Amino acid sequence: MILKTLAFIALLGVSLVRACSEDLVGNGGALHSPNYPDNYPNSAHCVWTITTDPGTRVKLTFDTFGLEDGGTHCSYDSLVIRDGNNKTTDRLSRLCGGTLPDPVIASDNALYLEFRSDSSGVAKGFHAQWSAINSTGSTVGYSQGNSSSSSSSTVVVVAAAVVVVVVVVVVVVVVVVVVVVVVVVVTLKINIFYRKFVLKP
Ligand SMILES: [Ca+2]
Repeated sequence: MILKTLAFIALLGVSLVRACSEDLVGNGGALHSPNYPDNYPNSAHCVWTITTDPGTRVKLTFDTFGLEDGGTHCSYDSLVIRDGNNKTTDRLSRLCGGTLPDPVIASDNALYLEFRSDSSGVAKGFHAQWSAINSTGSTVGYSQGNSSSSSSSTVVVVAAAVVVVVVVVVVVVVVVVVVVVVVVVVTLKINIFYRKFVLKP
């Protein structure tokens, strides 16, 4: 029981650490595939939303790019980029293979990126810079950078800590209950033994 609980905690911790989705807010920063510059893992699913200042447009420029090549439909691993802040917005591109993509520019101040890998075949992944540009195409100065990204990490750490505390409390309660039951049973047995063999002549 305790070993199973500990294994559960370990698995939960690993899955929380591997979470790779981020909300990126500000006028510049970088993002990359999980484990970059090492190969991304199988069965990964990451979503990034990028939001720059109102009135600007998001520009995404890739430094490196390499996903398992799944043909024109990117049937194996893919990075889908959408023109907005959610998965229902227009798709700008669906990327895979080893060709460095051209910069992607949103029509407004938000981009939505969704990376998926299938169950086999991995590659290096990608690394990209995002920035805010104005109506003339010039880069707008940095504002908050990756502030929201670091707060996402903090949320993950706090969530993991809360889960661990809750599980520990449950384990302690179960152990206390078991000990109480054992003590009651042993006491009853001793009582019966005493009445049967000691009190009777
Ligand atoms: Ca793959």
